[in-house]
Amino acid sequence: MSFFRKLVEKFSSKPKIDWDELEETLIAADLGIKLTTEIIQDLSESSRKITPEDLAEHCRNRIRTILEKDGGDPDPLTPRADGKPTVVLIAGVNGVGKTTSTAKIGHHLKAQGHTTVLAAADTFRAAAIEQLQAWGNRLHIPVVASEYGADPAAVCYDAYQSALSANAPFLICDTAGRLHNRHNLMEELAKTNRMLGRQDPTAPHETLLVVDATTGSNALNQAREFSKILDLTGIIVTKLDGSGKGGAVIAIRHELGLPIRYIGTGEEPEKLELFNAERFVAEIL
Ligand SMILES: Nc1nc2c(ncn2[C@@H]2O[C@H](COP(=O)(O)OP(=O)(O)OP(=O)(O)O)[C@@H](O)[C@H]2O)c(=O)[nH]1
Ligand SMILES: [Mg+2]
Repeated sequence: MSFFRKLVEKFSSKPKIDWDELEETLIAADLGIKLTTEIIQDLSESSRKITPEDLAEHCRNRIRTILEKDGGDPDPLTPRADGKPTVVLIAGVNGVGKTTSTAKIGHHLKAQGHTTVLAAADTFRAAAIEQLQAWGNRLHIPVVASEYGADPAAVCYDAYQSALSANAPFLICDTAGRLHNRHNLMEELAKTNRMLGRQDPTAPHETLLVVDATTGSNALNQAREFSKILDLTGIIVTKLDGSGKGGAVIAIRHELGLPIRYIGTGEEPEKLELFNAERFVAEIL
């Protein structure tokens, strides 16, 4: 049942809207304090009686407005006019789906006829390199890798050179999962980012934070912390096929202004979609 339908059902059985209960419901949907407070303020200040349908409609409209702000849905990645690689840096905490998303984006681009190089810049976690290489073999996408313990910035440097000399229009850099309170690891990520910028002052062209829809409101906190060290350009939200609710990305969009670029809806390489606000509201919520 959709989030909006549930709202209607929940509040239909009551003589009037219980604002505390509404607040709890919106927070539980991971919409964040800011949006929750705004919605309640809008509705409670209304001079007429609010029906459960009004409530759901208002939430739907507010969410649509937030998701469609600044031009709406993202453009697909396209090759640059100067022939140099478009560089995408992938970041996030452990286990959210960075490596899978890296492979999926490569697959997506390949389906459009584009060559992509993947950089195995997670040199930290055991088997991370083999994991990306396995994706590369399966999808027939070249992977540039070094050894465990190697400097991720150096891996990205090599991968950039490799993409450049192969005339590959895209380079996607997978990175190690890191908790935002681990200073050294965050500094390493910042260094990788700077290294990419040294080779091409316009790189990385996209810095995407991967968040797991099943982690709820933690995702907002992750986005806040990673924003402090990277100029994030967008979010990939994964695992929307699971128990994930997707509300957190609305909070991220609303509070940090970060657009949602892609959604992941399964483990298979095809299970990546370019974000579409209308579909998200209609199908995911
Ligand atoms: N159901 C589902 N599973 C996903 C999705 N994306 C990734 N996964 C699974 O989540 C698990 C972790 O994915 P990885 O891509 O290895 O995550 P990661 O962020 O690279 O993990 P670390 O490198 O260890 O930090 C794997 O079992 C993936 O198959 C998704 O959209 N849906
Ligand atoms: Mg990984």
